[in-house]
Amino acid sequence: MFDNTLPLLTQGYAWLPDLSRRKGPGLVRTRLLGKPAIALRGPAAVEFFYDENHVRRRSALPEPVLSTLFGKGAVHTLDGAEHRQRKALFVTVLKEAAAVAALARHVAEEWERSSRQWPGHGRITLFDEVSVLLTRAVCAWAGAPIDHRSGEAEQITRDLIAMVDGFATAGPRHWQARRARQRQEKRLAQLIEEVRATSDHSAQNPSAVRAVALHRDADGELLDARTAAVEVLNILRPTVAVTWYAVFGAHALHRRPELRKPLAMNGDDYARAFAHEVRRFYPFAPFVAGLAPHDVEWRGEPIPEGTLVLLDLYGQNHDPGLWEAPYSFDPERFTDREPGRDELVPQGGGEASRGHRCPGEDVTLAVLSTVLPRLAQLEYDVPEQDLRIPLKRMPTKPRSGFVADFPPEDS
Ligand code: HEM
Ligand code: MYR
Repeated sequence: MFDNTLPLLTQGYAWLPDLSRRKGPGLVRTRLLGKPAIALRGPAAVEFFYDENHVRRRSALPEPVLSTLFGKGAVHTLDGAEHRQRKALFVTVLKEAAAVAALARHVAEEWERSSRQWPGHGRITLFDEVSVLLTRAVCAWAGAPIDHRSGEAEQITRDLIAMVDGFATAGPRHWQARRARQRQEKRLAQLIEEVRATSDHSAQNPSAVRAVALHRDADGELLDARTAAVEVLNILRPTVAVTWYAVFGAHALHRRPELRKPLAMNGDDYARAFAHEVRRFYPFAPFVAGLAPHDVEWRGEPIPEGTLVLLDLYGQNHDPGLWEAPYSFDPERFTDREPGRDELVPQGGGEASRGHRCPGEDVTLAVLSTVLPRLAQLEYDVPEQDLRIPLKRMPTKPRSGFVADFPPEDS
């Protein structure tokens, strides 16, 4: 069978849905990264995928993805007791309501500081503005100080964005991502050593960086400084990656201007529903992957040991069997109900505390609920620009990064 790694790289988000369409209903079998691979979707498939008897993560992620996006030794690559112990660190730091609210306050403060400059300023590129302000906010919240005089915020932002932007491509974007990770791991490993060498003045409420620095793994040992830096980056980078969704939110408001008023005025519940729909509708994480640890079976279909099992997140979020009119953007889907646990899966499925589901969904929703209503309250023009979102690029975004124009007052 033909190896599909190249089609994946060149077709991006359309690859798995196209393959499923061509092969008809049932299990999609293919080859990826030199291994036999199968793809699943749907709530029952989510249950199957997040059971460690069926799918394990060790050795599943290719080196180019680890050296850019997630980092070697990251929580993403662990199984069993090692995973549960490391995951507890992220759940403590990221899912406690007070901590999420504190991060949202930092984001609100940075949004005000930046957006105050925009009226009368002319053109801004939303992607660039939001990425820097989220970097400032998450670094302050996490206890990773930035030297604001030296342009360090912009350098850190560039690196965090590059790690996400370069994980699924060959060529210069990929090498930039590798260099960005090297640089940031080195810097943050030093910070971890410094934090370990200073006494804790806030034992009750340690910052995220201190929590990682003092975390003990299943073997009772501290993380080596480099692995600790990897896990600090697994908090900083994805928070800044919410920029992609913020810009998609701006795109949705541009296409559906009648949603601007409810988003600006209707309060938190509507903002949360809007954020859910942004996460469902727009393409970000294509799928997640693991390996069958022994021969297993899905609905009577054999999956031999060593098969790469893919859970098609993007496909599930657009499955016409699960969503009415999946290609129409409609926050009303979520205004009178929260999505089911294994139904809306832009950040994985199952239980975050037990499996590999993203522990950052509360943070993602809080950041979007802070930023998007504030954006909807601003007045700006959207000049002629390339707003196409190429499905062949991974990750993708409106090509222009979303340029908004705040015309000078006397014009
Ligand atoms: C895992 C997507 C934001 C931290 C994941 C996974 C996906 C994902 C698809 C893998 C789930 C799996 O392997 O089954 C996203 C997207 C985000 C986002 C699209 C939007 C920007 C965040 C945020 C944080 C975060 C804000 C933290 C502040 C993590 C961590 C894991 C993870 C630590 C690894 C969990 C594990 O392996 O147990 N995310 N995420 N993510 N995410 Fe997110
Ligand atoms: C983050 O920075 O962690 C948030 C953005 C995550 C995008 C997630 C992409 C998942 C990719 C899995 C690739 C597997 C390749 C075999």
